[in-house]
Amino acid sequence: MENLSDNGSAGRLIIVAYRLPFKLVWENDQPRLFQNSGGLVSAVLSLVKDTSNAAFNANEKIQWVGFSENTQEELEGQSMENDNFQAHPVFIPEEMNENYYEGFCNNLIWPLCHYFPSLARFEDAYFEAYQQANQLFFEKLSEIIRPGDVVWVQDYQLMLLPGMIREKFAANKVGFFFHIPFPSYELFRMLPTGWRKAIVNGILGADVVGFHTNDYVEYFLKAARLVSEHGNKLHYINMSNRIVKVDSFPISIDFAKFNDAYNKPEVVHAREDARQSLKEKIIFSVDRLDYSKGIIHRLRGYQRFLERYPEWHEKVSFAMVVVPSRDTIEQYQQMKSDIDQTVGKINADFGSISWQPIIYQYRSMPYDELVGMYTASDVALITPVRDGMNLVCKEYVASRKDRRGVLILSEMAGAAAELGEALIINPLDRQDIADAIKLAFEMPEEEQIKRMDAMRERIRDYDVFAWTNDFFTQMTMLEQEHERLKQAFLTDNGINAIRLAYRRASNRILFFDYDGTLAPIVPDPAKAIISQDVKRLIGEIAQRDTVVIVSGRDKFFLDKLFRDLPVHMIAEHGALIKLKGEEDWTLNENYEEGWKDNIRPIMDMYAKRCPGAFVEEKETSLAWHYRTADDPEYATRRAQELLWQLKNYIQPEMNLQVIDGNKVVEVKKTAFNKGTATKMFVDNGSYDFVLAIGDDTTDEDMFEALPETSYTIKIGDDLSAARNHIKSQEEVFYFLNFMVSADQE
Ligand code: GDG
Repeated sequence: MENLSDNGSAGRLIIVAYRLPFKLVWENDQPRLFQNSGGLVSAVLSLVKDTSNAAFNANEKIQWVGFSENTQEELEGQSMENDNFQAHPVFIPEEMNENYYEGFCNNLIWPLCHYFPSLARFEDAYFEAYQQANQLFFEKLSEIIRPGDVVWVQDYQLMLLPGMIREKFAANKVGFFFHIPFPSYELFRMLPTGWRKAIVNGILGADVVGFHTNDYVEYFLKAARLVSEHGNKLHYINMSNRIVKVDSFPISIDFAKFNDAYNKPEVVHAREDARQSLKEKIIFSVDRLDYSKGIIHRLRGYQRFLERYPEWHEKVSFAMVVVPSRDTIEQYQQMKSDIDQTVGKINADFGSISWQPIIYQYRSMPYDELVGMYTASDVALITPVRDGMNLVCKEYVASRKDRRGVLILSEMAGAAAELGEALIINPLDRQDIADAIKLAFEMPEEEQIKRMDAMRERIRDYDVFAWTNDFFTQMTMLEQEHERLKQAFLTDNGINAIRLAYRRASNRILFFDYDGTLAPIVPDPAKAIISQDVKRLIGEIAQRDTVVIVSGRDKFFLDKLFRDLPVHMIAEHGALIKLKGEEDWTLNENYEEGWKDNIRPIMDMYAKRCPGAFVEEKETSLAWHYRTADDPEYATRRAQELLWQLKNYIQPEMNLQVIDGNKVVEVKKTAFNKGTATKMFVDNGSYDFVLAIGDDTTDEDMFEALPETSYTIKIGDDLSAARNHIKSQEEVFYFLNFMVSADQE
């Protein structure tokens, strides 16, 4: 479904990022747009090429709002537009920018998110400037945004912006992507309460929120739960009137561009040049000057390698390129001088007239030279102590069309989750680095090829086009989901309409979930008992209408409560059915035994580690309950982990389904659910009034399976496939009582 503006056409894509994609430079007194070479620009350029994307109108130029490196005077009367982008510069006064960008962003958020809390500075002036600067971006955006436009906000410099957009332009679709690690809650909570609340709520203004890895997603979900009290069901956060999808989208690179560069004459030349001037084994690294990149740790690891493995002396060159960055900040200047000194010391201690162990350059490299170095080197040594993703390692792998070379990669880089065939090291462990270098130098070619091939295939499959496409597909899907799950609380008119339909109908069927619908939710599931009033009412209704109790409970529990009423019963989510008046339960014919032995130990292990949680073994399902857990917060996290593990463990041929229920994680066969069971009843009768009420996620199957003309009611405000909502379980009684009283009139 396209994101449509008022006049019916798909809107434009607006990127908002700290930096614009280009700046204006003067060459021989002629102005020229100079394109920034960052990963984001190439990622967004991939969207230009991908005209099939339905989330926005690809025939319209991409609009880009960002901080201008040029002054307002410089841009006076100049065009800020090229074939792909139309730029909208935001001018930030110098002092504000200092507190905003260097201060809040780079002196606080960056170190905190990269696990350097000791470097984080908490200044009130920083946060003030951060709010003001986000406001300036918002004002610029407000000038250009139109109905139907899709806005994609980038990174930690603009965390408040999605919330601002949501408030003023509620109908526009907004995406947000966070490029650095989202930290564990222990670090995030170091932010003053008001700041962290503003940040979480700001981000939650978006429809889709993206991170590089599942860990970052988990950390953010936890922060959202604890800071803004918005709980999540898997990757969805329910904001009552809309849902936010929070998911991982590991950023990638233009694989073909790096792969194809291998035979480019300039690259071949740079490669040959490097091989001629350096020793027989080449190690290469390139990164921005930053403490998160582990440059000092890398040097220490290399130093250890030279100490422990002297047989490699005179045979190895380590080409280390550090790209100048943020060097107006004191910590960066200090780090630069540490690096200079360490390099000097290693070269002095180990080098000779004929051998310089480290060739160190503090400058940026042209692209062809960069790929020349990627393809000339035997080893890429990438040792961040924390990195959101790290694109350099992906570029290295993509450049290796020759399938040779070894990647040594820090386990602290987001990319390590995808590149398991690299030699994975702990950057803080210098011996680990030293051993990995030795292993890499000795690695047989077949093994290099095997590892490279696997990594190359993965990056080829999930390149930057797939990344952007994936993000926008989620945006489009979420829009469809919103349409489907739109919630409407029953009004008096709505209730009267149902009552009237009930009275007019002659053959009625009513489906009731048990827990949370007929009985309140209580901490101990065994004590969730239906009140006398509700039971009497159900009994009365069952005298006139077909009543079906639809539950995930086992047959013994339901029998005990309802055997004296003329109702049908569905137990264990549709696996077992007992018809009114019959003595025996019938097992669903698709049920197959023998699957529990593998799942039970996993659940037992989680129960053991989570005091108060327990496993219930039913005839056809296994349930891990955590309503009774001692520490609800901890249990919720364990439940998420269990869900995660089960979903990974269960293969399609096992025909098993994992249910994220109300304080319960349940596994059962896929062949049946509340939907298949209720539908069977409806199909076997000729009912002219169908009503279903439920509160749980498992009731969604029922809401979806019943005919469109049914009255489906969800209890609570979670978005649902039900057509209507009522607020609470207590209201069920009053609603039903009022509805059936129509018969007496
Ligand atoms: C942030 C996150 C995340 C670097 N030096 C030269 C050069 N580069 C290019 C590389 C690569 C890019 O810059 C660096 O990207 P990284 O991902 O490695 O690191 P950050 O700049 O810290 O980026 C990071 C990223 O955002 C994307 O979400 O992966 O974790 O920190 O493309 O090639 N390019 C050229 N010459 C250089 O000297 N041509």
